[in-house]
Amino acid sequence: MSIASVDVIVTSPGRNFVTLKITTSDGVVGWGDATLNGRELSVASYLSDHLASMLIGRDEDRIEDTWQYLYRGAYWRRGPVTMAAIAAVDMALWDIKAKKAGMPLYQLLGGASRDGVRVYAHASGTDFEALSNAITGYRELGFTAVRVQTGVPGLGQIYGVSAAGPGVRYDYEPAKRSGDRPAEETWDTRQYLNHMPGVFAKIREEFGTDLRLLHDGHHRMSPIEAARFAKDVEPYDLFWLEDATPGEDQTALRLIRQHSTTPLAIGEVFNTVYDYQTLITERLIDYVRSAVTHTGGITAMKKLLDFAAIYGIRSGIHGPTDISPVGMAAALHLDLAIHNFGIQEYMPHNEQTLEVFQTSFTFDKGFLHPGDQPGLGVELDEEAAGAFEYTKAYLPVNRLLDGTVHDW
Ligand code: CS2
Ligand code: MG
Repeated sequence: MSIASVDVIVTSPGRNFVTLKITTSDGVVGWGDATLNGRELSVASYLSDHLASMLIGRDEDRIEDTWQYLYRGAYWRRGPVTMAAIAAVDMALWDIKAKKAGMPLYQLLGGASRDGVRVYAHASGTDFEALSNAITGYRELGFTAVRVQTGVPGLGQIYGVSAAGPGVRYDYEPAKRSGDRPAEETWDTRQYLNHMPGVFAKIREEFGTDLRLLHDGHHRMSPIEAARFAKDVEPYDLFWLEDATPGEDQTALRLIRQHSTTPLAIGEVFNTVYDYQTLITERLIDYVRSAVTHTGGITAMKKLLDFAAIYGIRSGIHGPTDISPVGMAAALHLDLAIHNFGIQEYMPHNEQTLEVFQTSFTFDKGFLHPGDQPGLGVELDEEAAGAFEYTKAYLPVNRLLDGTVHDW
């Protein structure tokens, strides 16, 4: 048996997704997610212009060998485009292997280590009232953990906050369909540092101590600013503070650690285990935030999470709406199987997306389960996908109030 065809499907049911379809000579189909927000077509080209012809005729069962062939064989290592392309191939091959075995993927990864996967939702609001309504809404739906983002007085639309007004929002989309150029936002770290701790104080007052609270700094603080912030929010018992500083600088996390016990999460922009080497061996983080889609797939993520486990570090796999339902399913199978699971991000996809991707994962009282269909449990409907044409969309660019470009 061998790989007979490789197709790349670009579809935009409200947002862009790149999906890989691998079909074997005996007709088994595997799906992989290759979506890289704002740079989708580069990965589509990497797959169809370069990898597709290399894959035809290969034994679909040799997943590790194919991974090494694509990673080492390219000579050019790492990077989000390469690693998203490899991830898609890897996911599709695991999907095929599990379908052939007649088992849900998590069984091949060692079987379930838990009954369900605790997930966190995105609660946001331009002001406290809107945020509080969103938290209430998610609690009513059964969520036990929420990421909290709110507007900062004096600033306009900022990351992580739905512009759509109060209430529970399922469709916060960071990428904007703004034509040829990204939209621009403004930022001021001083105003943020002065505002945010008070928001957590009010949340704890209103909602008590049970709720798990997460927060994303989105790479905007300097190391000493992040240290101050992590210390200021300590009394409010955050589950984690994510991306406090830009991820490229691994040793910045040492400074935050010296000042605070607030748990730290980082890694959604990382793409290999090497990005974590210092962070893990020096125990500078508590949660690994990589996406299966951007970190070389299931094969690479399993190794990364096993490495983290040795140091008592847990998973917090990236799961925003720019990860397709295929990438989300891959995360859920890993979450269920590994021992060092922490939490899973969950931003439900919109209805159009769920028409294109038929999922079998289920939500119950704050926990997701990947389902028991053979493989990943997600199938793409090509006819439905064909109705949604690719539309350029970019993540915003961020500027300080004086016009300096800052991290978004
Ligand atoms: C965010 C993401 O989910 C998160 O933690 O940081 O929504 C991020 O902004 C997007 O994935 C960017 O594409
Ligand atoms: Mg994030």
